[in-house]
Amino acid sequence: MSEALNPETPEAVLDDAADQADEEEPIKQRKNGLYPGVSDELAENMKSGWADTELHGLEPIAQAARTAARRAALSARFPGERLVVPAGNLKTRSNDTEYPFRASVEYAYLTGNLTEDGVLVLEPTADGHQATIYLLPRSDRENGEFWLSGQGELWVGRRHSLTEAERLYGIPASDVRELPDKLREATGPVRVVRGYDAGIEAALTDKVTAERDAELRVFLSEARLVKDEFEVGELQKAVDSTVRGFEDVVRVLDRAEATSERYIEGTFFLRARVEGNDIGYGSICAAGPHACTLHWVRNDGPVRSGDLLLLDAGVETHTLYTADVTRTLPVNGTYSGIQKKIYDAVYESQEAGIAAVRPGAKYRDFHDASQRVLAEKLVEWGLVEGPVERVLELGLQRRWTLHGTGHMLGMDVHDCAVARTETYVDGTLEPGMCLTVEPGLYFQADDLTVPEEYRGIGVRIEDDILVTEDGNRNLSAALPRRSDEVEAWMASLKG
Ligand SMILES: [Mn+2]
Repeated sequence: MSEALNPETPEAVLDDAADQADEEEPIKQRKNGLYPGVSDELAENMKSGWADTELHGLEPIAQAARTAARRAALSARFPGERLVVPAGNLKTRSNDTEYPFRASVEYAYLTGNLTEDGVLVLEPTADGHQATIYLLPRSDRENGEFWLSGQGELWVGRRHSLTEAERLYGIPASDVRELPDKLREATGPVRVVRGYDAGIEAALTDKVTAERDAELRVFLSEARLVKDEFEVGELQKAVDSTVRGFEDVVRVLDRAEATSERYIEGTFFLRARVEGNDIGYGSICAAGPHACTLHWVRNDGPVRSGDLLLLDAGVETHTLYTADVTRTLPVNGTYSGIQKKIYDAVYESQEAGIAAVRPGAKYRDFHDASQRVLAEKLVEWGLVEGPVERVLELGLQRRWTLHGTGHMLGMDVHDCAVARTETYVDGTLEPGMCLTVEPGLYFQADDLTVPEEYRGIGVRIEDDILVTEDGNRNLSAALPRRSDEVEAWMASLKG
């Protein structure tokens, strides 16, 4: 990144100016002399000579009709109340660098917009709500903010004008800088989605309660349990890119062996950034015994021939839908005897889990089906004393199965996380729900209760399953799962 104008950053220049100027005074009324190092001549020069770049004839985004329907459902649930849904702000990484911005899922779901500092407000009307999207408008050239403010377009790039935003998102747009005052002055019941925008929350602090705000958040989490056709399409796109990312990794396993797990992480990330927005979560690139560490994201270990590679990764689309796929691959292309025995058990468990995904089934059914197979294997192998019913009742298999068998998938990898127990974990599957089925077996390297040959082996197989009208569809079926098919697939890619 480039250095700021001499010698101070634009933020520092404006801060100095703000210190010296009346806080209420707009920037354009400040005298140029207030900006240290900027001559009157330069300030005057920078005001003009810029082309009009307003974009005309923009078409609405592909999901505009969907977001309108989602806002209508929200409106119907909270009649007569003002609803405030912020996108969130940039987060500081260190000093003056920020993490890449990711809009809140609630805001993105309701608007399709992904801009930092944006806020959706639904104002109650006689027959529902009027939505307004509050955004930072284009930079003013007259008052110098274009090049002297850190949020100026010269620094961060062109923004959409409010008129352009209205066209794209199908929602009237307004200047977000005026929103805190509007909210402070507003009367009547208000709810805000908390945790994203401290400034907006501060403006509402004496108007909202945690309990009522939580109800808004729960509604928006549960609204996302069933995906519409657009969302299913985006999930399929995410999965398709992820499949290509897994192929990329297999092709470079020799280079990973020469370096580390980081080569795998970087390879998958390249695919995610080129075809999508990002990775949907930190890629788990776990070779050898690292596979037994469920959230292994350091990815700094060696990749050795003869070991397994557990790769759990997902591409996130430009609309923020993510895949979540895991394959456990033999680094040298062939499973050893004990690796295959454990792998095939997990595969059988996953098959039982996927078969239990259908409309009308309980959400817990696929978990129970998968766990039963794993418990049967562990008893059969003599690792835990049967009968299987006793193992399941006491949960003894969990020493090696460790985690739940799946979760909802969407704009969050663990989607719908604040949905109520009765609608999610204790709920019933419906067409349009999308979930992962991901059983695993993990034998820690220091687990003295299993024979030595098991130790350090971790296997997980994870696919993204859509509940359909008559059963389910495996969105990630393009990636082989059965051990012999995995070996053949790897051999074909390594050519
Ligand atoms: Mn998962």
